[in-house]
Amino acid sequence: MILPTTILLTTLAVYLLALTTTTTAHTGLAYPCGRYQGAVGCPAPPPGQVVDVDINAPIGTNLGINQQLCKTSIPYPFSSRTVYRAGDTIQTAYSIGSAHGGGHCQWALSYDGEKTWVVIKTMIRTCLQVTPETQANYRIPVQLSKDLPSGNVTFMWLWYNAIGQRELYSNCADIRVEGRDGGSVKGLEPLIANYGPGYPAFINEFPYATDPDGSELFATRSAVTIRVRGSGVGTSETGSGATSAPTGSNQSSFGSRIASGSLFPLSVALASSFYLFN
Ligand SMILES: *[C@@H]1O[C@H](CO)[C@@H](O)[C@H](O)[C@H]1NC(C)=O
Ligand SMILES: *[C@@H]1O[C@H](CO)[C@@H](O)[C@H](O)[C@H]1NC(C)=O
Ligand SMILES: [Cu+2]
Repeated sequence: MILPTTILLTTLAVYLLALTTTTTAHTGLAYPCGRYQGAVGCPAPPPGQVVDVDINAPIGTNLGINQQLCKTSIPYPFSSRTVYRAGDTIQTAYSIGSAHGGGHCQWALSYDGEKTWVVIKTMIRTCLQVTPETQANYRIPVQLSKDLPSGNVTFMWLWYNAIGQRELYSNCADIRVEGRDGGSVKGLEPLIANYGPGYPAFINEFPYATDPDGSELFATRSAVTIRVRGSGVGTSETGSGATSAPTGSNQSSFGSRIASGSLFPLSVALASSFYLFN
């Protein structure tokens, strides 16, 4: 049985159209520049890397993992980092293809190359609830505490969309914080859900205000303290456990995790898994 060519072509066209649409839909972190996005004003990818044409795509769903947190572990070069002062508010911006009814967002910092994260802002339900009128200028202010230590920091955005497939979004920007010379950052670890069967947390769709939205899961996040060594000059944290060491000291002790018992370990591997486009 042979399908008429026109039907085949039509099917192919619809299929290709669907594929094209998926690469432009979804949402990604546009400012500060999410790694490897091709937007005007963003740095070129580091040597050997290419612009991510799927910058808006989720990193996984409840069914499978597609990409690691941040999508890639290779940061922008040091010279490309956007510099903020501790206490600054970052007016984060998003490339919104489809906002999927908004949802829950978390923003987190890592001082140790994405091994340890501390959440600095959480928005339940109201994140990315754009309207056609607000979308173009939509910004979410994320304040960096004035107590933050200086460092080369990864700034991560995580999102659980309200409508559609049960997806996890993650983009990361490489920033530099100018703040205290060494110190600690206390907070909570990010909630990781909808990220393959290995992560039991599941946040179902919540299109209506009365729908369960999994927001209670955010209360299960573990406490974490990140410690950052200072240069040995200038101020340093006072109190227990504060350390200062000469510049160039043992890198592996940067950002050591203090709290443990995390519900969902954050070490993630690139797993091959099937991935549903949305
Ligand atoms: C950030 O990284 C650069 C390049 O490796 C280094 O020179 C600088 O000291 C680092 N800054 C901090 C605060 O660790
Ligand atoms: C760095 O610190 C770790 C943990 O304290 C230690 O095992 C390791 O030997 C140190 N490395 C260097 C180069 O000092
Ligand atoms: Cu989407």
